[in-house]
Formats: sequence, structure tokens, C-alpha cells
Amino acid sequence: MENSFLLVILFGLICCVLSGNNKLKERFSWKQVDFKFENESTREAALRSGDYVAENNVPLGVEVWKNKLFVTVPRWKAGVAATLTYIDLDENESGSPKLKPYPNWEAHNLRNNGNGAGKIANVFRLNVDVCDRLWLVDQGVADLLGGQIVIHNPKIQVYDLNKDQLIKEYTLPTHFIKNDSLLSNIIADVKNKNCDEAFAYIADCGANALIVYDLEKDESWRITHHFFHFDPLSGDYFVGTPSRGINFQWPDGIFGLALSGIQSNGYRILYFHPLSSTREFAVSTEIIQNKSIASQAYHKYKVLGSRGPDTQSLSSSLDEKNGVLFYTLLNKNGVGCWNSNNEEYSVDTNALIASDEVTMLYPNDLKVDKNGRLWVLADKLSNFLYSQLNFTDINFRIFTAEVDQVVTGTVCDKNSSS
Ligand SMILES: *[C@@H]1O[C@H](CO)[C@@H](O)[C@H](O)[C@H]1NC(C)=O
Ligand SMILES: *[C@@H]1O[C@H](CO)[C@@H](O)[C@H](O)[C@H]1NC(C)=O
Ligand SMILES: *[C@@H]1O[C@H](CO)[C@@H](O)[C@H](O)[C@H]1NC(C)=O
Ligand SMILES: *[C@@H]1O[C@H](CO)[C@@H](O)[C@H](O)[C@H]1NC(C)=O
Ligand SMILES: CC(=O)N[C@H]1CO[C@H](CO)[C@@H](O)[C@@H]1O
Repeated sequence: MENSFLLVILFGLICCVLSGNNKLKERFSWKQVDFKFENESTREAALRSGDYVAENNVPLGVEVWKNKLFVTVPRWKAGVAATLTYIDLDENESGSPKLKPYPNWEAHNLRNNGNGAGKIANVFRLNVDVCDRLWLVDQGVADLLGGQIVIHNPKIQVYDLNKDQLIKEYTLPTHFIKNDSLLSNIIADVKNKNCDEAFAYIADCGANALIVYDLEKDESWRITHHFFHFDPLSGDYFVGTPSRGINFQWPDGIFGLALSGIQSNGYRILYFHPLSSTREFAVSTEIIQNKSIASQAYHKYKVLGSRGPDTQSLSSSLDEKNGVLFYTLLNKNGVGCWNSNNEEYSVDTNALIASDEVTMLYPNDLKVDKNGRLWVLADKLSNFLYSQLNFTDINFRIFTAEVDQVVTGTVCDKNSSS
């Protein structure tokens, strides 16, 4: 069964990226993901009831805190056992570890959802802040490609990672959510190491908006701007191997979010880009944290420049130590970088640091952790959405490397002469 707009075509006409990947090391890989159920009988019961349908579980988001590697599994279809999981890095050096639910199985049991308090329905991406807290945005809707089952209203959750406890749950105002809304990304911003003074920025790539949540005041606002929209010339995708690939068109807006270190004025710079775009933009958090001017101060939002053709990017993450902004490259099956200390943003000041048409197909998320390591998750999502995954083959991979080593010898190296 193929979607009518699905077009599987030969890659032959498209010039391939001649770069490989010897910088990012594969840490985990899976043909199919399994979960660490309480015991074999609960696993069997989940298989029988359809609460766990192995082939519908596709990892997507990644984040790291101490020995926990968080992995999200969005509910595209029925049978996702847990949408927020982790791998204990102390336990597994390599291989295909089973995913553990976070914070526990009960949070993912949607059968007795009650009013939804404490439950997690559908998570794409997450972020850990400097106060050992995990922030996520929950779309609240399951079975996105099928019945679109509404579980609860979209909400933000914040967990205390030292106690594995939910410490804040904030339901987003219903009028923020439009028909096309997809809350695909979130990043937390703590001011002056004061953990109460924190904000979360959420990208709604479906309805072209940035939602800001103020933890201290417990309120939120929705920002619109032309730069949150897609570029109609950049909505064509080709993801695949040299012999076979998948072509599709997406109109996704604001997607990648990354924060600079704190600047002299006490605020950070939010670097952002729409998915269907090859440009990077920036705005000071002084603007977006001020709800009375956030949508009005049009000219405070800056165009940094273009990375060049075929550089559509999903996620981004900034390494504060070196100032390097990393981002995934969907049409190039890889990862790129730019050093934010560089005033110029152009083809010449951006570098492709890794690319592999087989192992890095659909590089979906990446993070720089607090120890200066880069983590990248690739998951062949385009095959899952428009074709099918081959479960005798490896489908999901997590790569990692030291930031310092990754940028060595590229234009992103602060020591490079440019
Ligand atoms: C399996 O785990 C469930 C849930 O914790 C528990 O109710 C059940 O008794 C366990 N079964 C076995 C055989 O240990
Ligand atoms: C949004 O969805 C609702 C419910 O399906 C529908 O009635 C409405 O027409 C839609 N609005 C737009 C602008 O598409
Ligand atoms: C928001 O911006 C306006 C206009 O510049 C300014 O008067 C106001 O003090 C700002 N509010 C906050 C909370 O900074
Ligand atoms: C699935 O993957 C296996 C292992 O790489 C390969 O041998 C097989 O040809 C693939 N099947 C299809 C239908 O592509
Ligand atoms: C403790 C633990 O989960 N160990 C796993 C690490 O990965 C190997 C290879 O996939 C598994 O066999 C172990 O069970």
C-alpha cells in the first residue's frame, strides 16, 4: 500500500554527497526496539492486547543526563509501549538495549488515563536543563497516522531527574493549538542559574509558531513571525540510498531550536530554522521572553544566512564551550556545523562533518550533552511513514563523539584560520 503522493524513484539523477562518516561512532543500533517490561508475562499481555506492536515503535528524540540516555518513541501508530524511555549507559556498552519507560510504566498506561495528570501520551523531543530537570512537550494525541486519538490536552512536563519525579505539569491553552499543530521540539532556558527563573520554547512546526512558557509566572504566549514559515523552494525532500530513495514534499515551519551561552545583556540568542528551509535565523531571548513585544518586534528577528542547497535541517544543538551549532541534514543523510563565533553564516562557514547514505538515513535528532559529547539518532523515518522498514536490517542507530574531535580540521574549529 502506497500513499498516492509517494514516489520512489531512482537516485541516479541526484549527485551524492561524497563524504563519509568516520567521526561519529555508532553506540547503539536496533533492527526493532523492545522494552524492558516488568516481566515476561506483562510483555506477553502487552503483545496480546496490542499495547505493544513491535514494528510501530520508531525511536525519534534523544537527550542525555548523566548515565541516562533518553529516547522518545512517538505514537505515530497504535502499539507504542512507552513514548518516553531511557537506556542506562552504565549497563550497556553497545548493542541493542531494551528501552526502559520513564519515569515508570504507570505514566504510559493510557487505559486508565483519568484526567491525564501524570500521564505521557506522545513525545517527540525533549531537553535537560542546567538544574537537572527534564522538559518535554506532550502532543496529547496518539495514533497520529491513524485514528488520531485525543488522550489529553497538549502539555509541558518537567521532571526532577535526581528524584525521577514529575514536578510541574502545565496544560497549554487550547487556542494555541491549531488544526495543523505539531509540537515537535522544546528547549529550556534557565536565567542566571536561578532554577525558578526558567522558560521553555516550543516549536509548532505545523502551525508556524513559537510557544513560550514562563515557569515562574506559570503562563505562556504564542509568537508568530514570517521567519517561522517554510520556504516554498525548500519543501522537496529526497531521502535514500544511491539506488532507492523516497521523495516527498513537506511544508514544515519552525523546527530546530538552539540556545547560545548567556550574553553580556544577561540573555541568550535563540538560533532557529524552519524544517523546509536552508536558512538559519536568530533572536534574542530578551525579545521572546517579553510577551508584550515578542510578536511585534519584527525586526529583532534576524536572518543569519543560508547553508546552501539541500541543507534542510531537523534538530540543532549548541555546544556552549566552543560555540559550535550542530544540526542534522535530512537531504544529506548527515550532520553539519557552524561556529557561532563566526560572524558570517554561509556555505563556506558551514561544514558537513558526517554523512552516510546507509547508516545515517533520516538523522532525526541530536544533542550536545553537558560533558561536551554530541549524540545523533538516525531512524529511517521516511521509510516508516511512506514505505516500510525492513526488520531484518538495522533501522535505528545512535551515534556519539566528543565535540572537540568532531570539529577538528573543519571550519567549525575555533582554532581554524578563516
Ligand atoms: C509481573 O509484573 C506485574 C506488574 O508488576 C505483576 O502484577 C505480576 O505479578 C508479575 N508477574 C510475575 C509472574 O512475576
Ligand atoms: C479544523 O478542524 C475542525 C474539526 O475537524 C474543522 O471543523 C475546521 O473546519 C478545521 N479548520 C480549518 C481552518 O481547517
Ligand atoms: C517589554 O518590552 C517593553 C518595550 O520595550 C518594555 O517597556 C517592558 O519593560 C518589557 N517588559 C519586561 C518584563 O522586560
Ligand atoms: C532486508 O534487509 C536484509 C538485510 O540487509 C536484506 O538482505 C534484504 O534484501 C532486505 N529486503 C528487502 C526487501 O529490501
Ligand atoms: C543490562 C543490559 O541491559 N544488558 C544488555 C546490553 O546489551 C546486550 C546486547 O544487546 C544485551 O544482550 C544485554 O541484555
